[in-house]
Amino acid sequence: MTTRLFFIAGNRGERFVNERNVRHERLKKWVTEMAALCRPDSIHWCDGSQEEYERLCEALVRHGTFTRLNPDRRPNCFLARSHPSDVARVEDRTFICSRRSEDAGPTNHWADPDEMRATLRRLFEGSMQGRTMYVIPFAMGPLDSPLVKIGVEITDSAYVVVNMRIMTRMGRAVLDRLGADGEFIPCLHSVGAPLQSGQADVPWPCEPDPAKKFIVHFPEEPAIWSFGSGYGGNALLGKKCLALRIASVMARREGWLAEHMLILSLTSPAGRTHYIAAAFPSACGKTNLAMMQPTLPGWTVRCLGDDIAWIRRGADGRLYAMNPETGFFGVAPGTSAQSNPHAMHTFERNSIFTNVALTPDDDVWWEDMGVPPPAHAIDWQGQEWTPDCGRKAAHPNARFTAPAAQCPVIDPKWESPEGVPLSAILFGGRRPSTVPLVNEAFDWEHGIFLGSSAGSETTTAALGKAGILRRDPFAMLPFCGYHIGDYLAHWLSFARSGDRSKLPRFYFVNWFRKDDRGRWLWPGYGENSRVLKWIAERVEGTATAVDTPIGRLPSPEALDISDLGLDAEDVRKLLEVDVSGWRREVDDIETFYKTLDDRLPPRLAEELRNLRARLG
Ligand code: SAT
Ligand code: MN
Repeated sequence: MTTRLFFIAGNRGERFVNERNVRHERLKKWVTEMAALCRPDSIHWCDGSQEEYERLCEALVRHGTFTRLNPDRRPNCFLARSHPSDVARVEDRTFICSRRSEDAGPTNHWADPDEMRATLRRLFEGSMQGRTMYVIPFAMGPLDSPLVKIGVEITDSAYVVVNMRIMTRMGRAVLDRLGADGEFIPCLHSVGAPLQSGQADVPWPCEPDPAKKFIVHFPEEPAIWSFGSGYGGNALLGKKCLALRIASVMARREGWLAEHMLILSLTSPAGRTHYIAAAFPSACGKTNLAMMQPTLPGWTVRCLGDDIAWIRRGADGRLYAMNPETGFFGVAPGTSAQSNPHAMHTFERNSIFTNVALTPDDDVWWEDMGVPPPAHAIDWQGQEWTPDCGRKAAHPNARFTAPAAQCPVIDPKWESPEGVPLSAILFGGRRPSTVPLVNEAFDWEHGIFLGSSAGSETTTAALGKAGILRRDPFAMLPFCGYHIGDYLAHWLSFARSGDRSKLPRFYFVNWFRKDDRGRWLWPGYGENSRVLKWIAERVEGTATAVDTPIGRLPSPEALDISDLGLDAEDVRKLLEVDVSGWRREVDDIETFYKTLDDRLPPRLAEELRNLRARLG
């Protein structure tokens, strides 16, 4: 195996990364060990260059994984169709293998690390036969950031490599930064579909048996092992696995925060800018909010990130947020010129689409794209589709992978190594009833209480049923790599040291309020800028609020909505405190808190008691 292994970069000199010019002995040793375990036909060290990206995309086209889209309409864009069994993150196959089960907590699946390692070794044994093993050195965060973390993903999927090139900083520069002995997080990934000699490959190889898929985190090592899926967060290991689950554990130890939050800047007509982070569960419009086009004249929103924020305290006592990614992996269906015009421009070129429909002129289409459906198309499963065929053309969790730098409203500071100072942190979710349009926390602890009790109706981003309320504290339920009670205590700890007045304020927003007949009460999208404006003015001390049992709500006059033509009764409902609904809410939060046992921070139990008392 050994000499054949390195033929790709063989004798082409120092410009190419190969086993011989990698100086990091520990990294080389790990790669050699993993190659001995997985037995690939060859090894390719990724240099992250444009040439390499193009070569891999062309190979994916030849292989049938990619279809090149119309170069006039969508230059350098590709469509991939996954196997129908491999369309989303698999939370029930996601494991946190800490030494002690209680450290994973009630919101994670725990497995014994030694047993899991043995299981994984059996699965990975020979799993890359007939395939190339790619070695992807990648950085989460700008290389010169104090928060940067380096990972090396080994994968047998070229689709993963090209997606990682959009989503992370990867290749030669990362290896240089690692030097001879820098720290890196090993991330091993296989689609779990070895090829016997002579066996024909399929466009989207994966392990179809859900019980044989494993997304595994060893937080104490740290290390990530992922087997069987080639899709999204299961396979692009820098994202949810490293930048959230593993990073959250490191962040707790090192005194910072790894969060499932977008980052945006909001600039007023007077030119004052506030940076805001916001946590919403998957597919709740986070990408739309991150790139929102305000309808309010003179107000500007710019995007720094749509999914993940790494937050640390700066020397001035403020919290600074940094986006560790370089791309967007967004839900395509529902993305339109109305819901997210800036995303529509972001993926006009150099982007990858997965599980959307292919139009007769080799462009993409999906449900609620805001353009009429084509008379016929090829659907996400590769079948003929017509508007009246009764099937969806795109999978509801179909995705675009697009470079952040192409976003027309990308913020000039989006790659700032220090990050940007936060004025406010928002929580939200899909709450058709009870929860008002916007609610300001009384203080830091009350804000953490609001975040801890956040909940949403489930969507299809995760493999689950839609329309069921699940508590999703800080939108971190599937992403917190340790006990969620300890996580909440970690957030609370930020007010115990340092100057509280420097901390951002917390808000709970709900764009998804409906009336009894199921009609939306709030127009959403760009009109959400009206809520952001109130938040900015609250931070600056110029907008009024009313103290209520649940928090501080805008008085109807304080919200700039008079030209919206909303029904007065609808506005009243949007800003009311539904006391009986909130009493049920308190009971439900209490039920959730009970699952945290003795790791529920006493301060949050007290917040819950206080809320109950205020409701009377
Ligand atoms: O597939 S991802 O985990 O990257 C996206 C999501 O489900 O939020
Ligand atoms: Mn997400």
